[in-house]
Order: sequence, then structure tokens, then C-alpha cells
Amino acid sequence: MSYGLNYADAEASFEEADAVIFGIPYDHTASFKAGAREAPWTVRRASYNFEELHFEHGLDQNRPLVSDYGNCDEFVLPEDMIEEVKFAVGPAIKAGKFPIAIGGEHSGTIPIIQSFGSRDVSLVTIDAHLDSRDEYEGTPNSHACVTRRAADHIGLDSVCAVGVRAVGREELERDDVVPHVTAFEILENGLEESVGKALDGLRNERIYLSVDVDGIDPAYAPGTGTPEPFGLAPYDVKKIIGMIGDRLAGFDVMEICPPADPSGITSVLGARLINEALAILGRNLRNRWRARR
Ligand SMILES: [Mn+2]
Repeated sequence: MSYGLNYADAEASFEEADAVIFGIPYDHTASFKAGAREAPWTVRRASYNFEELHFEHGLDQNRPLVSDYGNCDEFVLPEDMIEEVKFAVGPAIKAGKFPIAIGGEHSGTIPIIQSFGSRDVSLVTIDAHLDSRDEYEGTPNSHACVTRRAADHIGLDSVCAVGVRAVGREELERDDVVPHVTAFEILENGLEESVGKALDGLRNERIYLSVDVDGIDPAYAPGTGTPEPFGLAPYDVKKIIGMIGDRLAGFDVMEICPPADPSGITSVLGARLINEALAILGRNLRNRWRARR
């Protein structure tokens, strides 16, 4: 599972780590452009771009201890990928570590959510798509089925897709439509009014945030398999991570497709979003220590 290059500063052992990073180099259900399997490498490489501190988080920001687990083994069938991710990631989640995944395609989020207890987390996705199909091209574990599989496990009232702007008719013409906030609503009503309300409405308190990078406008994140115009700005995603704040229980960035990203800018954004989640985790950990004293 080792591949030679850790995520920047992810030098902690598993035992001492607050957070564990792992790659899921999987893209076999990709419906348009494949290549996301390469992103765990390019995002790690991009992580060396950044300075030690983010200005807005302050000079005394608490940096969590991070362990880089390497990548999950590669499989062809989504069901095999799901078993592998559960095997690799399940122990970290059960040990109370903060999981951070680098996809691979979005189906990699399914086994991560399934590794939590059904009352442990809500799932918020940032995604151009609702990904709520029962099955797609013959498998219930396609990247087009992510929120539906999550709802099976944690309940429809603990799932919300944010930034949605492309759906299939069959996803909306049913009684159990996956809750969502469209990109259009965010633009019209502002983040507080749209996403803030949705976060308040989630049943399970802690929140796993999954960023399908196609939720972000292709002007900022062109390197993805299914680009969809009229998306969120990177700053919106940063703000949403901050709004989730002390409820944040895990994070992933999926669907970065390096062959479609010649400048590498989408991998850079992916790494920066991981760092943002780590900054919020660091703040949460420090607040928890303080509360205990
Ligand atoms: Mn998507």
C-alpha cells in the first residue's frame, strides 16, 4: 500500500495520529472520462505547494498529527473496491481517527460512510450531481449512487447534496428524493440561508463532508471526468467547511481527473481543501482540550 510519497507533513504514526489520509485509486464505474485513479498521487504532490500556515487561521493554529496510510489496493469491480476500503479505513474510523480520503471516483465515499455507525454521521456532499440512483449501468455501487447508498445506511434525513445542478428525471420523480441545495439557490439566497438551513436540518449531529470536485465550477476545477458549468466557487467550499465547523467528522475530495487537468490546478485545489479541513480539525481538537480542562 505504500507508494513512496506522503502527503506533506503527514509524518505521524497511525497510533499517534489525529487524522489518517488514504488514497482510493479507483475509477472503473466512471461514466464519461476515466483517470481519477491517478489523483491520489497528483494531490499528494500538490500538497507540497503550500506554506506551513494559512493566514486566516492565525499564527497559533493547531496542526493535527496526520498519518498517511498510502493507497487502498486497486480492484476492478466496485464491490471489491468497497470491501477493500472498508478493510483499510474501517479500523481508523473505529479508532476515532479523522478520515481523509483522496479519490478516485465518488463511489469510494460509499464504504467510508458504511464504516461509520448508522447514527454516527450525516453526509454532506458538494457535487454537481445528486448521485441518488438506485443503480447505474448494472451496479448499485456506481459513482451515480453515492447519496442513495448513504441514505440506506444513515437515513435520508442525514444526507444532503450541495451545489447540485444536473440530475436525472428519475432522481426527482420519486417520494424519497435525496435532500439537496442547488447551486442556483446558493447564488440567489446566499450560503447561510441555503446551506446553513440544510446543515441545521440534518439528523445525525456529526458531518462527513465529501467534495466531488465537479461541484466546483470547471473554471476553477477543470480537471474532472464530468465537468458541469455554473458551479460553486472554491471560496464557497471553504466557507461551507467553516460552517460545518465543530461538527466535521471526516473529509474527502473525489473525482479529480489528472489526465483532464494539464495545468495541475485541480489537484492543487484538492490539496488546499484538505488543508482547510485539517485547519478546522486542528481548531476543533484544541477547543475540545480546552473544554476538558
Ligand atoms: Mn459529480
